[in-house]
Amino acid sequence: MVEPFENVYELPMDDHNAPNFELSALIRKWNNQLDVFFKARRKRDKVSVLLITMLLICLLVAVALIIMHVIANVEGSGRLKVQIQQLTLNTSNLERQLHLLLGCGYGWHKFMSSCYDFQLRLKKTWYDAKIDCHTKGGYLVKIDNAFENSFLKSYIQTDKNTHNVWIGAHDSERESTFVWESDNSSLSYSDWVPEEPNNHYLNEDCASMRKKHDYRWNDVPCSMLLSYICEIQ
Ligand SMILES: [Ca+2]
Ligand SMILES: [Ca+2]
Ligand SMILES: [Ca+2]
Repeated sequence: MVEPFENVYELPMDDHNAPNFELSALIRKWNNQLDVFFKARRKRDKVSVLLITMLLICLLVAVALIIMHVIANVEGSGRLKVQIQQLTLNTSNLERQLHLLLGCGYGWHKFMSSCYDFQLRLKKTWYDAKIDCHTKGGYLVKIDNAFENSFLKSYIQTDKNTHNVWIGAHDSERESTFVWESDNSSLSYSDWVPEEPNNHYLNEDCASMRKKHDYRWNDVPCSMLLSYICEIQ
């Protein structure tokens, strides 16, 4: 920055080495003008710094507000998710109560004390089939005994287009320990194909009824798309 040069001012001399008062007055005038100019510039610089500081503060406040808004939204969506899950659960329970009060609904089939929904045209992964059954107030079929197994087989065999069908047994939590997804209970009855369950390629955790073996049971990869049976009791 160029500073005014009043402090280094020396009286100018003319060609005869005499003080040049005219030039001196002119320099003094310039010097005063420069002084005014630099004072104004310093003032302007201070205002600029103040404005930039205020702008930065506004920016920081805006960013903080945006972050708070995002956090509030995330918390809000979390609460909404819990409420939706609760609502779905209540709906499923209501549906289940209706089935118990009115008997099996349209499209459901009664056997003993249970209602069955045979989804033989739809194909889903084991997990998606389970979700569908839960949404309807039930669970993927839990086969408790030979009578229930025979009923299911005989119904499935009436549909020639049906291939393999999911049931609710799985060993995805502990290998070779099959449980029913409905209540996490172990299998009190089973109808495995001989040599099954074999956990083929170490990748078979979900049980199905296999058409090729007269709908006896086989473990297969849970990601396969199969028909399925829901049960409500
Ligand atoms: Ca059952
Ligand atoms: Ca397995
Ligand atoms: Ca298998």
